[in-house]
Amino acid sequence: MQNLIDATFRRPMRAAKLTLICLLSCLAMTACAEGDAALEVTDAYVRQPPPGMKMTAGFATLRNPGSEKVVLTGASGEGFGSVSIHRTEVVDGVARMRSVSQLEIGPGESVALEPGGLHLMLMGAKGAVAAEETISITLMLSDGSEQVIDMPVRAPR
Ligand SMILES: [Cu+2]
Repeated sequence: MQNLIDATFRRPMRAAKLTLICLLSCLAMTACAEGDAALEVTDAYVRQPPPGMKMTAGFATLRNPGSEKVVLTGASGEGFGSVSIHRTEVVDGVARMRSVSQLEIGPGESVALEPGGLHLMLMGAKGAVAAEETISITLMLSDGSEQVIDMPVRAPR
């Protein structure tokens, strides 16, 4: 009988406790915000520029796991004067980079930022962009939210 009473009373208590712990850890950590992130980011990296070069490019695959489209409207990075969205296009056999004002990613869709195509253009590096470093880039979305992504620096292969 005592066991039954214990079981009956403890279970809801435990559930309440777990909810509280979860809530507190969500408030305390950014892990919760990451879980709610608009974009899933994989294969993110920044190409290590040659010594003295103040600009480079960042690449990643951005996936929208949500049910609404996500529109990337810009980006910024602490160690850089500016970060913008670019697309490399070959016109008359010459590769040119064009600025892209916004990038739409539909529900369930992925967009690859990759060499020779879309990329984040990082300009005005305030210091050396060394391999093994990780650069934090803030993505700005059209709903006014921001998402910070970590991009490790990789030497060109
Ligand atoms: Cu570019």
